[in-house]
Amino acid sequence: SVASEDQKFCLREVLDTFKLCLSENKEVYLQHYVAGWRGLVKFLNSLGSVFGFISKDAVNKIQILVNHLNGENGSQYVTIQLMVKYELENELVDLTKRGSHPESGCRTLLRLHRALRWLELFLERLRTSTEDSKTSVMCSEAYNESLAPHHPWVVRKAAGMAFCVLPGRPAFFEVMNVGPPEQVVAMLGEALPLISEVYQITEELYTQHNLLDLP
Ligand code: 1PX
Repeated sequence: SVASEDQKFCLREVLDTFKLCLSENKEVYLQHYVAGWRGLVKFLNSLGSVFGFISKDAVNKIQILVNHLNGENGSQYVTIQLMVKYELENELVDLTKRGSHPESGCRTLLRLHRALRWLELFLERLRTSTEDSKTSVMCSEAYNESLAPHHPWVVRKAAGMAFCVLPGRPAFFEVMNVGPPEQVVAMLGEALPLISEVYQITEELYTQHNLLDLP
């Protein structure tokens, strides 16, 4: 029906929001970064309730960042470069152990930043996959190279179980709602450099300020 057509999720639109993330001088707008994640979570939810524990954590982190953006000092959160500067100068970040700032923008964004690396690796595998490639394998390989080292055993175990019920490549491409496989591959080829650039810029910023291991 026309109504269900309207609500259909399209991954291209989501990945396009990452285009809006970068300012002219390569700063990352938090608002669009968060919007990109919102769209990805919607996609994740459309895959079924097994992924609920993952989307719940993502939503929680998105909400923390939105609260900063809408808060009294929202103007200090327009870009992640500003956020880092503001939170560090005002000692709003727990640097070595969890303390009085468990919801700092810096530590919260770091979790999504690591997940963005997962996304980059997973999408690159999808892009170069063949008809008989397994999404579960691509997903867990990407996970092992990005998020897994930062997760406790029980989370890794639960994630591994969730990956096993991922739909196969044809069904997965279908949910992405981009068109035939060739179009999915082309779309990924366009989106990946953008995602990768946002990731790199954030990674350099966090490296400069020694923030890659925030508790
Ligand atoms: C075409 C592909 C698009 C797929 C979009 C899927 C979007 C996935 C969104 C994943 C966001 C995950 C955020 C995880 C943040 C995190 O690392 N949190 C942990 C640490 O937080 P803390 O506050 O305690 O320091 C937290 O412990 C996490 C718990 C939940 C489990 C996280 C498993 C992450 C697996 C990521 C792969 C998603 C698989 C989607 C399959 C398509």
